[in-house]
Amino acid sequence: MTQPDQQAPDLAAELHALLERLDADLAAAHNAEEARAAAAKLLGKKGALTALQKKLGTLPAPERPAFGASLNRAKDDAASRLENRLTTLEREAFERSLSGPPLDPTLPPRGLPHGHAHPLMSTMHDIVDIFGRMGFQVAEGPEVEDDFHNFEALNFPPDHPARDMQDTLFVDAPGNLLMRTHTSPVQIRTMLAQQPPVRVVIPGAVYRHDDDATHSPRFFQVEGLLVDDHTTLADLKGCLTLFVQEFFGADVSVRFRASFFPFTEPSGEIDCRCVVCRGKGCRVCKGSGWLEILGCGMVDPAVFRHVGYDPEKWQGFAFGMGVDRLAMLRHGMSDIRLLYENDLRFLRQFQ
Ligand code: 2NM
Repeated sequence: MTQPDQQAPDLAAELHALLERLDADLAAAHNAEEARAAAAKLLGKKGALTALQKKLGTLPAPERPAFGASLNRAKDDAASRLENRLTTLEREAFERSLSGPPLDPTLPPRGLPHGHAHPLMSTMHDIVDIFGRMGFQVAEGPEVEDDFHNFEALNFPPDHPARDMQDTLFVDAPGNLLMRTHTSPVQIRTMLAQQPPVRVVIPGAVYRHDDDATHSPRFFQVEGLLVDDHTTLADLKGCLTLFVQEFFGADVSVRFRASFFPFTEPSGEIDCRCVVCRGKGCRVCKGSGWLEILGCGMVDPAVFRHVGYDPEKWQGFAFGMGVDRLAMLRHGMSDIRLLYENDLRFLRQFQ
């Protein structure tokens, strides 16, 4: 065999082998990057085809044009094999991206975030609910009142300090109106509107000229009134003891202390065993072991006369409590201002 005859098949075989290896490398490539790297082994400036081209001169002159043409075809071929592989890889990646877990339209929706009542409102609701189960009806009335319903009918003497600008917010308009300082005017309106028996509970906002760490100018109360014949202090004690036990738990003990209100006689206050320290004495109960929960008393005959009830025929008891105080005690809150600042980080704890 002559030199050229030996060399020509060698280069052709080499070319064939390079394309075979390109096919294998492309098939093994997992992504576009690996496929391009495989093709670059042939096609780049330092690629195998360029190296082969440099050996063209070693061929006998008559064979060079044919082999040169084969080389050029091989370059085009390699480039289009790369393109084919890239197209396939892209399609496979797209198909993989589609084939996640199957869509199940029967799954329940994720749901929207739910709002919830403010702890003051849920506490107020719970208080009203307990009295509702004892047969009390809910009554409501205006927040802007007059002197008669807020003070006079409730037996406040004309010079009582609560009637002073220091304690009451007056409305700057004709008519001598004021912001009610308690919900008791609704009891008066109820008694003016109906004859006994009366059993009402009144939730609502009240206003005082007060704004500091322990007082908000607008706060919430629940008051109640029962009028019937043969109503005694024993009825008051039984009813309100039951309320406290429903609200704080059946194991909480209560005590009655004498007190004073213009509209009740006798008047009292109910304390319960401190729900925080159970009577040992702590910061919440200021060491006494007892918590003031509500004020109460037998309705003063003077109040009955103001609304046209005959005090010889009817007796009744009334009570009032601050909703913020009960909400704080129930949840162990330390600062009344938290209830009025609308900080969602605080409020979300009372879902
Ligand atoms: C309280 C405490 C004691 C009360 C009395 C009356 C009425 F209208 F019957 F006279 N209403 N509310 C009352 C009694 C309110 O709150 C601490």
